[in-house]
Amino acid sequence: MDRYEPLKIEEKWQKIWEETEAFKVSEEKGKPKMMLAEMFPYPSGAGLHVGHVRNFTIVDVLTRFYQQQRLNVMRPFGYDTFGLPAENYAIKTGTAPQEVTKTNIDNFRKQAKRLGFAIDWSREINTSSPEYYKWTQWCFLQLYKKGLAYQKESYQWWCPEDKTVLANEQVENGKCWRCGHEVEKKKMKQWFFKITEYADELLDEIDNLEWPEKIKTMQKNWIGRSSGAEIDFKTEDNTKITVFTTRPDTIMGATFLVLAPEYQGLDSIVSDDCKDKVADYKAKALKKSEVERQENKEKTGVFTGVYAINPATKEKIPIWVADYVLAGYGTGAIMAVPSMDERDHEFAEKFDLPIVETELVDRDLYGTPKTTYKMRDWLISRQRYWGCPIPIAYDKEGNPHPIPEDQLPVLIPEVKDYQPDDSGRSALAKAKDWLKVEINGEEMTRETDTLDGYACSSWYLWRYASPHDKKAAWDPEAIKYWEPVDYYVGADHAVAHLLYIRFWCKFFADQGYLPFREPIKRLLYNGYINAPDGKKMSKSKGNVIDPLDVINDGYGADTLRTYEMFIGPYDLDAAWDPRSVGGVYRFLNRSYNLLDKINNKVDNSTIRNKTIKKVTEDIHKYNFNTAVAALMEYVNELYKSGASKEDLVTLAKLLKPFAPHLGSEMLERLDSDDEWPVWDEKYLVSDTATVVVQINGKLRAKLEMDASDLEDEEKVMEKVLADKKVQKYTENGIKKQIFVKKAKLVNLVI
Ligand code: ANZ
Repeated sequence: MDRYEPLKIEEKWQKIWEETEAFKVSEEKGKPKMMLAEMFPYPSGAGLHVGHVRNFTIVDVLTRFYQQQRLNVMRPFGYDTFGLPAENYAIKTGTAPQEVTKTNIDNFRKQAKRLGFAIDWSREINTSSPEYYKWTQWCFLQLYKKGLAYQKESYQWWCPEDKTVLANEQVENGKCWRCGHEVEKKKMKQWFFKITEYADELLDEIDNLEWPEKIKTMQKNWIGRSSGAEIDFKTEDNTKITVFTTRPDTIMGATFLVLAPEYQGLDSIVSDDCKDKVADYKAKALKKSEVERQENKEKTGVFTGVYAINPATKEKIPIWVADYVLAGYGTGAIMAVPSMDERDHEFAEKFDLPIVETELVDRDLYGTPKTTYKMRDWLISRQRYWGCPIPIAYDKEGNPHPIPEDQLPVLIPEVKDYQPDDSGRSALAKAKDWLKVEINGEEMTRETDTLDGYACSSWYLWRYASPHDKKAAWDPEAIKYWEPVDYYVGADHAVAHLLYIRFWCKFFADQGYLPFREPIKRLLYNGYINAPDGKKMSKSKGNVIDPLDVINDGYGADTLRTYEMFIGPYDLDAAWDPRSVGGVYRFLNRSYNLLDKINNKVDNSTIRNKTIKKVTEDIHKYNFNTAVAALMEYVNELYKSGASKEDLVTLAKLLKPFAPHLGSEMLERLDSDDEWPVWDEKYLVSDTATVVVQINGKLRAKLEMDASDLEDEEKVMEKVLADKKVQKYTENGIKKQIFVKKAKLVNLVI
């Protein structure tokens, strides 16, 4: 027979899949469905990397596994294309982001096809195409109509390098998540989505999801619900200062108040002689990130020169400003109880403020009960060109008006210069004609901010159900059939995207547009693939493995895919190992060569059924690496014992999710369909164990049972008590029964 030539086989099957639109699906009422997706990629100029391949292959293994079980399986694909890299490239080269994006998408598509993914290519979507972002704008308007998209002037994170504001979720250790530049606080009028409206539901429903615990915990901490009370204090000249506390019962020990440096109305509280000092302090604090401010460094602060009255003790207590109090949390003001709170204690020691033992009072005595959240509303304005334009225009008085839905999409205007500037307006402001718009006969000026890219990805999973719908963002019937998504696989965005998409889902469910309140049933969070030395792959370190090189070196896509599933538990980081790639190639090669050695006289029923069971159960448990290992063991056994046609059909079927080209080729040559095999229990004789029964200290019986029964005490006792010999001794009842698993011993006292 011919040699295993992966490149030839893969080209053949990819052509067949393309020509027959093999993975195109539609709603088939009455047939169970399965929908799977990865977190769609940002199509960078560098093309697919090995991390994408791991991520996409997990989705593909599950897709093909369920296809082979004859479910109606949708595995769509799309591109998250707005964002800074394309725009920065445009600034550098003058090439329109539209053009760069198209080139990159074409490349990504070609590469994804080269990997043999079972994608329904008729469902491809791209967030920067006007057909798509028209509906992102429509979504914005729905939120706007309900008051959940609103404008507010406040201090925002500003990246001086990218000249744009950032959401809290996009500031990592005080630095911009994109360029790594230190961020600053800047006071600006910005658009927000009111995610806090759904804080409770986002928190309360998370435990019902089949998501990794670590992601659930991260979301819970991010939302950060605390129950306490708001208590009003008054300054000596009667200005009200409301504090938030989780310990209203400690009010007797509150010996000073602390305001955040950004506290609204701070200027009017501070006494004249302290104004300069406070202003200086504030300027310094604004440069620090919240992370820094919460770190356990030496406390800093300044006195305002003003006092308040503690409503419980009626004592005069000083009001200070300190950056350990954060502006966006609670009310931005606290009552400090240095005898109870560590931070307040440190502060009091440093500034020589009174520390008095606290007598606890009844919690409802002072203030009104209040629940607060760490999560803030989602800042969505971006002063960038390459984003979805916010569909708003301003009248002469500066009041915002929604662009009527029949005028959508608001297209991104062409400009020559993509560079943003310090004016706080995006390069859209340079398109003078585009800026002017007429609404209801009135001339207005368009909003020049664009939407955070996370808005575009907050609804794309629903677009997959009816990707070319011209009448609606998604078709209610199609959505009802396909969604929520059964499996969603990614390696990032634990608190940003994955929280936003849940928020939009709840909102659109409330508006009657979605028949479910959680968009993703099961989430798989896969690990990263690192360089052979265990370090992160990066261009600058020169340790990047290009998946296309691996394929073209002659290994082929099947080896690459199977290797990336074999590399280790899917949810852990793993280091690339070139020798192991070779090992996987040899395994596939040996599988193929078995076709030449069919011997129908052998009987491998036991190992065959055992392998079917193991691979099936492993895929159900996402143990992809041990599934591949079981297949390797199976092939080794077949080399020893010889392989019947049935043994090989089974091998090809089980191999297909991992190595779909080879699996298909083998099945064709064996003249078989690909329906997933089921194992026959009768071949799976399990190991047995002998359980000894002692009655009043004397050995009275020995019982054979399955070793696995020992895991279940009830089952063991049931079998023991059903035994004839045992029953003879226990006719008059049992006083005490003890099962010692380790010793395989049952003690009965009668
Ligand atoms: C008095 C007190 C006494 C407090 C005590 C705690 C312990 P969590 O649990 O994280 O919600 N706080 C309130 N607003 C704050 C802000 N904007 N910045 C920094 N700290 C703030 O924390 C709530 C507690 O953190 C509040 O309760 C308040 O201090 C402080 F024995 O009030 B507590």
